[in-house]
Amino acid sequence: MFVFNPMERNITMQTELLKVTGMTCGGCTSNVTHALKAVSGVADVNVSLSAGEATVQYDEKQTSLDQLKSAVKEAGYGVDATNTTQKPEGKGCCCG
Ligand SMILES: [Cu+2]
Repeated sequence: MFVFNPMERNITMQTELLKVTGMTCGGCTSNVTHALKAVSGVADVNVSLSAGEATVQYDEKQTSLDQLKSAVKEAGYGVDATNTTQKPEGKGCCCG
């Protein structure tokens, strides 16, 4: 018997909320946005300056949370996943 299940697909999109520290202006948010979008497998990025958060939608088959975090760090900002207990660290600003 054939059953069509629309939920059963090869899509493994994850949405992760990252705490980003060190952002102080719109240039910072676009730096972080571009850094995250440059990671292969990232489908969508939404960075909030006021909240200090980045919402990232990504394919967990192509990338990982660690890669997202290192992309933010390479851009010069501190990052922390909201589901870990690590302390956030600020590393300065694009306009410093
Ligand atoms: Cu800035």
